[in-house]
Amino acid sequence: MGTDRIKALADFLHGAEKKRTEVLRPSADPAPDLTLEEGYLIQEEIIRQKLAEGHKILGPKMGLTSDAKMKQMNVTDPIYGYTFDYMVENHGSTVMIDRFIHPKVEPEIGFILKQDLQGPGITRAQVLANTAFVFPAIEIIDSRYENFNFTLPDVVADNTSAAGLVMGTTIKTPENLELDALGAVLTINGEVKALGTGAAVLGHPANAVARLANMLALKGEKVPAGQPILTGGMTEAVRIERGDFVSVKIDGLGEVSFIMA
Ligand code: 0L1
Ligand code: MG
Repeated sequence: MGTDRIKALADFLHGAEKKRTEVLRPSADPAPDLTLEEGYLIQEEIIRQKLAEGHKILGPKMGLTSDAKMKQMNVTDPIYGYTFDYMVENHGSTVMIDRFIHPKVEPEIGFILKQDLQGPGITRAQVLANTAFVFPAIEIIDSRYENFNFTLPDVVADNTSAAGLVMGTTIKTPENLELDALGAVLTINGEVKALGTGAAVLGHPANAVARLANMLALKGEKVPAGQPILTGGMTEAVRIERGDFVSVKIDGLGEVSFIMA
């Protein structure tokens, strides 16, 4: 696929995000042979466009990090994308649903590194030794595709459905936390909607950061220090509606919540 088509598809998907309009996935039409590599090229072009518009990258995010999601998509590798400054919301805030098309939420453990991590060969132990803080978060995902219906290259092109990030205020160093054993409870309006553990994220959330470093190394890039990194959903993603009070409690990391208005 030539650069003109990459740019046209990036314009199309970025436009769908800005107009809050759901669209048909490119692999259905007009790019039935869309490859994963092309998906990342489209994502990179969307990121360039956002930066040119004055937005700033907040940090990288990993997606499809649970066995269930990978099986569903028939893949063995997770994917990565980027959150941006305009996506971030604070714990306890009111978030306007008009910003989204059909939002879903998932509980995540976030990492902030002390120093850049350069793959290949990064291990979980190296990630943990280089972690300044972990924090609880709710990721708001909002595929630009009709009914969240996509193939792997499509979702990569769509910046892994990145749309929102509600950051908790508890930050902890990882030393005394068994991050794989931590339980997460997602409630909506006080009703339990999903339960999970840190182990649902590639066996341990630090594995997701290691995989990110090793995937970025293929492009000669590092995982930067100081940026919030989302490691992937601890439970399945759950659809939310206007008026919902969304809360995530993660053992040892406290609660993060918001109201969707
Ligand atoms: O953060 C994620 O795991 C989302 C990856 C994209 C899949 C989806 O939109 O459900
Ligand atoms: Mg996620």
